[in-house]
Amino acid sequence: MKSGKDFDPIETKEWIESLDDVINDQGTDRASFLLSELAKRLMDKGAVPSYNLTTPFKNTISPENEAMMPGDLFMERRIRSLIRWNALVTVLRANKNDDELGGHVATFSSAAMLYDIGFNYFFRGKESKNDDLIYFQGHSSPGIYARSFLEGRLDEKDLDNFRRESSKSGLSSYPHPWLMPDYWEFPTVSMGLGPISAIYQAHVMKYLHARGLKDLGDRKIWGFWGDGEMDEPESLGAIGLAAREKLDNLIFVINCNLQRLDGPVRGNSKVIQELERQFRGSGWNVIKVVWGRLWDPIIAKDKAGHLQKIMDEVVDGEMQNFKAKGGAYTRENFFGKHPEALKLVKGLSDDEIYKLNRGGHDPYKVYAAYHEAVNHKGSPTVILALTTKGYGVGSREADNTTHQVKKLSLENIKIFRDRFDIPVSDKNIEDLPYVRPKEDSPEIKYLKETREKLGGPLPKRREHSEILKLKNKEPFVSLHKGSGERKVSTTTNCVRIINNLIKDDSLGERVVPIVPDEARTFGMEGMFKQIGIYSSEGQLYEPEDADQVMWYKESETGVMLEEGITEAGSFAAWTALATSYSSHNLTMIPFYVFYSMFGFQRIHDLAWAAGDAQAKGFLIGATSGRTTLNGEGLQHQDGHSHILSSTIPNCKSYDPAFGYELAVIIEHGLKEMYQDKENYFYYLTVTNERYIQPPKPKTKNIDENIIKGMHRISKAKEPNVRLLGSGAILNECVKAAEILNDYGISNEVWSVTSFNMLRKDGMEIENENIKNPSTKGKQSFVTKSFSENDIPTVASTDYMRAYSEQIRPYMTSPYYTLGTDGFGRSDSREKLREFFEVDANNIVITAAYALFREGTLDEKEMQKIYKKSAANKNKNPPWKE
Ligand SMILES: Cc1ncc(C[n+]2csc(CCOP(=O)(O)OP(=O)(O)O)c2C)c(N)n1
Ligand SMILES: [Mg+2]
Repeated sequence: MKSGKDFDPIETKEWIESLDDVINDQGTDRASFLLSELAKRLMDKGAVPSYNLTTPFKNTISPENEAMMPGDLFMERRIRSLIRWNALVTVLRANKNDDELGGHVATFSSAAMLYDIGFNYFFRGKESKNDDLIYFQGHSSPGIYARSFLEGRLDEKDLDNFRRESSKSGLSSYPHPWLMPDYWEFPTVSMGLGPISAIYQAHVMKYLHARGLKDLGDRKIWGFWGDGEMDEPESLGAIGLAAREKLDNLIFVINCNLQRLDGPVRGNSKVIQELERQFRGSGWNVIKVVWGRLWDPIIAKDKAGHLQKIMDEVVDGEMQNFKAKGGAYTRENFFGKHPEALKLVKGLSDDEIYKLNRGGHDPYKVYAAYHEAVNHKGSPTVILALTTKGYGVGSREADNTTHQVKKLSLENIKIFRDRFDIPVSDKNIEDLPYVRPKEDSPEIKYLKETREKLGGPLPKRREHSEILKLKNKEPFVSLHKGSGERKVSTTTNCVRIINNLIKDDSLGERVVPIVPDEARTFGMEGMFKQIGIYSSEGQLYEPEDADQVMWYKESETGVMLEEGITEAGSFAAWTALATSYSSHNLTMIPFYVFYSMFGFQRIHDLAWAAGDAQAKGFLIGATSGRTTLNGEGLQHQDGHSHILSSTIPNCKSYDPAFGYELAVIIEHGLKEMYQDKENYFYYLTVTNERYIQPPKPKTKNIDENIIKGMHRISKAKEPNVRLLGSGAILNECVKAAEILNDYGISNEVWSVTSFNMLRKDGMEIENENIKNPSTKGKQSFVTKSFSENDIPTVASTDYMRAYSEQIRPYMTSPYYTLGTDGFGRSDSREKLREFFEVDANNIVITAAYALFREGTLDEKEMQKIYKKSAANKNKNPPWKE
């Protein structure tokens, strides 16, 4: 029956009646079971049943199965209306003058009910034993502030400071913990980051619980997202993990107002149906909240299914029209599609048709959905709620431009006021007054009592963290000693530190290594067996390598997070752990080790959000350096991650050359982040080049200087030239120094652990000097350190020149930079360093040039050095190749 045509309707009817009998006698579960059995039978015969992941376009929970909302419907409506009003006027007032502050009206107006039912019945606050974590949709912030205003947490002045963030009392445009650290917990406004972050938050929560680090009870993570936002790859990219890991602590509420910024999300089809398929296909519990209760009696009369057919077929573009163009239009163009459907609304006026409410605006329907979601076990739940964008804003409701509405005509403001019964007179309305009932009014009492019962107001962020102190230095001792005769990479050094820290009594259990399927590349496979890989299922199979020493051990109490090939997911897991000090009052020390090229470049926006969220932890960019990772080519060889990391204000990044530097930096980081409670996170690059790791020199202030960004590793009495190097390229500087010595050119070599830190110091000092012009002024660390000898300086790194160029303003003598500008390519390290002109020969050439320009070296001597160093004046610069 390929055409889908029913050539034997009588037989079809008999089958349907049989099914009806089963449903009536034994219920839907039994009927569903029988159908699956029939489908199996069909599949045995080689056919693929047209089994559908999509249910009809109606509510998943039928009216008779709805849990009853216990609260005071009318009281809650009054409160919600005031929240709506105050949210609206917050935005309108911010845009009354020419400051162009922006804001959004239409989003919250469509989502108000979705939040309200959560606040009134479900979201548990910080004083509750099992407090929930709520991800608020970024541009619904005015509504969240408006609730806080009614609760007395914010006052009129605060609301008037909406989007005026440069003053300390400003309310941030969107959820930004950096700007409102005691209020917002999760930055969400960059679309897609919220959903993936919430999924990994739920995953990490289960992990912490499984390891027995914290009893996380039945705490839930609620994520509120837009339907347009679901187009971001990050939004749906991790939903498979959520189901696979059975994250029943996770609830997504997708506000399906059918519109995004420019127009409809799916004008030609149905976004709710599409999302239903995607989530159900991934194993989620899907609850559709499509129609409000005013539809119930109409749908109940639709015995022949004509109305349902219209509902199933109508596309979202049309659905938008029904709200934008009113009741008469809807009667004609929706119900009018079938005479039987039209009959169903015969007794209703046009206005009544227009007011037939959508599920996401009906408190009873939303309550029933949430009730089912919080009680569901075994998989995450998504609630797909149909709403109207710009709900209540008069003629701008559901219009294509409603997203950007921040000013409303007086007429529309009045319509809004009347629709929600706001007590503001015509005389006052143009002032756009905030409205807050008296403190002892029934509304404020109800509002406060409701939240008190649920553990206090939200959003609220815990700012204070538990202190973790490393009690002994053992984890670092071997690194300080160097590697003797053995050649070792800094990656191996780093993995050793992580391993040592895990074994440490004082904080070892808090250390979490995270990898995105790259552990073997970094030599971390020893950890598989030692500490186990976390899996909520444990290990249901005997691993292929069970007879090996380092077998692939998955365990329910595994420590390591092996997240598979998802840098975004791994980073989101890192962020959840790096902010666990706040969200769970449990300080964790995550080390996320990744291919440095697939770090910031790939997930920069998540890293930016982690900065906003005040994450604390270590990011380890392994296999770094454009010439040090040699055989991989253009897409792998990283020569710019330090430029990218430097853009995040609270990220401290280092490119250490030696194991002892790494040890000093990590020890310092641990102290700074977890003991001194400073809000930084660390990015360290390590490489896979093996060389002898020297012991830590006993020079003065060495630890302090490593942290500040550089220390001198060799000096001369009266040096002619200074060489700076970082990471593995420092070794080229050391080689160049020897060659220069052979020419009688005395020199000193500095290991620059971080040009980024040196620049920050320079900027800070300069800023201070400009602000205090009459004082003598201070010198930056760079200027001060080099002031002894005013000699030319050559800096060489495995990063593009912009990295070492950063300190030029603080140099008082000629400064030359060598770096790996250009696309990487595969070859031997030697060849690549020659190609990028960062090898010892090119350092020598540049030093000779500098000294010649300065007059220290005569032309003949310079030419001799050029010749011996094989200088090639016909070679193109590498970035042009
Ligand atoms: C990554 C990213 N791209 C673009 C934007 C700009 N933007 C803000 S809201 C919005 C439309 C959102 O539509 P939807 O997700 O449906 O939310 P609604 O307002 O309809 O609830 C866009 C494009 C953004 N915030 N983040
Ligand atoms: Mg939308």
